[in-house]
Amino acid sequence: MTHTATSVETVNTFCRLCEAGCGMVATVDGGRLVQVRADWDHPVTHGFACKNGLRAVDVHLDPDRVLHPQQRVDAADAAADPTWADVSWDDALAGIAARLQEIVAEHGPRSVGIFLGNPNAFNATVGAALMSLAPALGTDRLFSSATQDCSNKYAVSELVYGSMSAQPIPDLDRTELLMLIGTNPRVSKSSYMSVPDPIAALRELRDRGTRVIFVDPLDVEPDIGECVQLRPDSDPYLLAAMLHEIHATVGFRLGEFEGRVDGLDEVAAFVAPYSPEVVADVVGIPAERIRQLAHDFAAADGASIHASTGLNMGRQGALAYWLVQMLLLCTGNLDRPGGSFFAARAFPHTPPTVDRTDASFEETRWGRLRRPIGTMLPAALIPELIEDPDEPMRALFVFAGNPALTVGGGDRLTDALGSLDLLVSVDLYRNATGELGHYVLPATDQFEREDLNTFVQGVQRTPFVQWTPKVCEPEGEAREEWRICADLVRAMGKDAALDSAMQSVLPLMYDGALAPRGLSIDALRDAGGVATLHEPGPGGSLDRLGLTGTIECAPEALHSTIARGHARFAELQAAVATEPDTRFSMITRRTLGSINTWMLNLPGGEEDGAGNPLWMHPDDGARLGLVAGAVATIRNERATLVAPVRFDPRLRPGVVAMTHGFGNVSTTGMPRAQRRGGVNVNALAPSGPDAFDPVSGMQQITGILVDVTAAGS
Ligand SMILES: Nc1nc2c(c(=O)[nH]1)N[C@H]1C(S)=C(S)[C@@H](COP(=O)(O)OP(=O)(O)OC[C@H]3O[C@@H](n4cnc5c(=O)[nH]c(N)nc54)[C@H](O)[C@@H]3O)O[C@H]1N2
Ligand SMILES: Nc1nc2c(c(=O)[nH]1)N[C@H]1C(S)=C(S)[C@@H](COP(=O)(O)OP(=O)(O)OC[C@H]3O[C@@H](n4cnc5c(=O)[nH]c(N)nc54)[C@H](O)[C@@H]3O)O[C@H]1N2
Ligand code: SF4
Ligand SMILES: [Mo]
Repeated sequence: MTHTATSVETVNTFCRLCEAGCGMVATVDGGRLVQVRADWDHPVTHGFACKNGLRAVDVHLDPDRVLHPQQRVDAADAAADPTWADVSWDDALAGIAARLQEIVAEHGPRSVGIFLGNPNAFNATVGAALMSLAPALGTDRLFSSATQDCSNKYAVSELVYGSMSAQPIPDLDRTELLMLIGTNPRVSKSSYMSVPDPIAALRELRDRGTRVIFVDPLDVEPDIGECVQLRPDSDPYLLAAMLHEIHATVGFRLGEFEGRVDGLDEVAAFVAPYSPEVVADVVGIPAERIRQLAHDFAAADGASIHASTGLNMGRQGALAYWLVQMLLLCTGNLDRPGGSFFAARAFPHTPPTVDRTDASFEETRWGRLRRPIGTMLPAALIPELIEDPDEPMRALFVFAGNPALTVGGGDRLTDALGSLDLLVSVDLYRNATGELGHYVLPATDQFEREDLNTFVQGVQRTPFVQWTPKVCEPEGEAREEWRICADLVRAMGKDAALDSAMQSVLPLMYDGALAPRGLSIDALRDAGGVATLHEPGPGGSLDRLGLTGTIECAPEALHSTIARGHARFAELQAAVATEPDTRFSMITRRTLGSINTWMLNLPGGEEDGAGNPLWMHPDDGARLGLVAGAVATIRNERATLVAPVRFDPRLRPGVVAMTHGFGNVSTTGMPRAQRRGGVNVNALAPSGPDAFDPVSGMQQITGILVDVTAAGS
């Protein structure tokens, strides 16, 4: 911290909006945060930052931010909109506790649910919040944004390697061939691979002669790499065909893992029917190109893969991610220089006990499901659980999340959330979900809490651990989640694990984990916040995670996923053969202007998403008689939406794209987002029993089939 005479000080911190985790310098004037800029002296991120990171101050100071607890006051006239009144923390906590006690008395502890949204991933103290709340509530109804994001990765790594923390990243320094599946690094900076300034890094790779291959319905970065422009939601079959071709020609080679792998025959058996010719129509890529890709991958002196949300969010995210692991493994590219490997982390990893049998599934009235890491239920089942005739979920706590807009289901989900007896949102804004609830509690933002970059440990190109102090005092009455939970538990008359009067929870939570590296929260603070870690690189990297056992290619708990893969292929073949001209496949499209749903209340950002347009290939527009700015109707059996049309020649014909996060027509708490318009694309996405992948709970939100016509026609 540098103090100057005018009480202006600068504080080194890091951005917690996305996984790049950029080092930042905040300027605090008279105790008030006024600006952040990129930290040019940061040893790893070297001054990189994006517009959203710099605009996080505008969220911090947004006059629409919730700064006091709010309670809904229903208007006497039922037709009128509810209003919101500020209440004291004591009254809010007492009111919530009283209502909870009534609900639990009537319906039992499982009538309470908890939804954890994405920003929790970037908050090292959230674990402390749950440490108190979850046991006090005694419920197992836990949801998170992970089932809309990456729970397929948890499930596969858990079952194959023995831990959800085993997520290989490409050895970017050495790879000859890099396959990037379902990721748009310019916009999103990716996920599960933390590389500051990813576009600069990819340009460097290209200039060094690395072949960069995007696998995406969108020709993502034509100047950086070629694109295998597959049909949405067909990734498993492209990967299966590559494995088929490799098995049939050069054969599987396990490299370092020879003799340490079980179930390889089952991999060969799975891919056997999927020759490049058989899959070509379903994948939408000529057989010859798939064959060549397979040979190039197998022949490269170090081929690597990074797969992200475009692959995760298909109907079979777990099958696809399993095949990614099998492709790396069976070509000897797992943990090999230039392949994909398990990166160093600041904390030693303790291998969990994983049940890899079918006993790890639970039977529910909505079908079989397996909770990744033993915890999360599919968010796609939220309406079902609320309406559960045996054990209805009547209360829901939402921490830093906005399921009304981020989970598939649209009106059905909104109606179910709106029917709860108690819905509490802990957030920076009264967002679309909070708007449906009874209480909104003001949380601290990233600048108002001490933190540690736990979120990227094990997936950083250049591993480092960073501690940040609280940059400024909370605005208004905002409180950290762990303090809110501790107080709530006490208001319920129970013992909280933590005392909300404590100064800091980080040493308690992380000093033990940091100790083997000779680190602690104090030591990090004394060293200016950042410690870079030695990266031994590929070779023994799985063992270094403590995962020294056998790699299970086909554990029992994956068998049903594999069988489902075959059944689904037949369905896709039939669908492709009978596709009408107006049928499109809707994919995801993030924009530079927001992070999911939560920066839409800021001015600016409209340039890349005014009114949430429907993006399509210009040839498709011409075919449908649509010109730029024309309005299209997008329809399927779940919803009908209307959106202005924009063109992007990088899209595969037959594919349309929209951005999630819009649909704030009733969100009075975010007036600018409300005025901005735009529809909730997740109204088109499925919800309920068939909308999730049983082994991972992962919900389908890409490759949604829709019919598009000119509005009015
Ligand atoms: N169609 C479609 N749907 C998608 C996706 C897609 O690509 N397409 N992407 C999916 C993905 S990857 C994700 S991660 C999910 C995200 O889904 P959610 O997590 O449900 O949504 P977010 O918009 O990230 O919600 C974040 C909320 O947290 C609040 N917030 C921000 N910082 C803090 C904080 O420090 N504390 C508290 N208490 N609140 C905070 C914000 O104000 C915002 O209201 O959406 C998923 N849904
Ligand atoms: N500016 C900005 N940055 C963000 C976010 C944001 O909302 N805005 N969100 C943050 C979050 S929570 C996350 S999880 C990360 C996500 O980071 P990424 O995973 O990189 O997500 P996207 O940028 O949405 O890229 C997904 C890509 O998948 C493609 N795709 C869609 N369907 C399919 C398919 O069926 N198969 C294949 N192979 N590709 C497909 C899309 O065309 C797109 O190029 O980004 C984070 N960063
Ligand atoms: S790239 Fe991500 S971490 Fe870096 S400034 Fe932008 S939002 Fe923040
Ligand atoms: Mo995400």
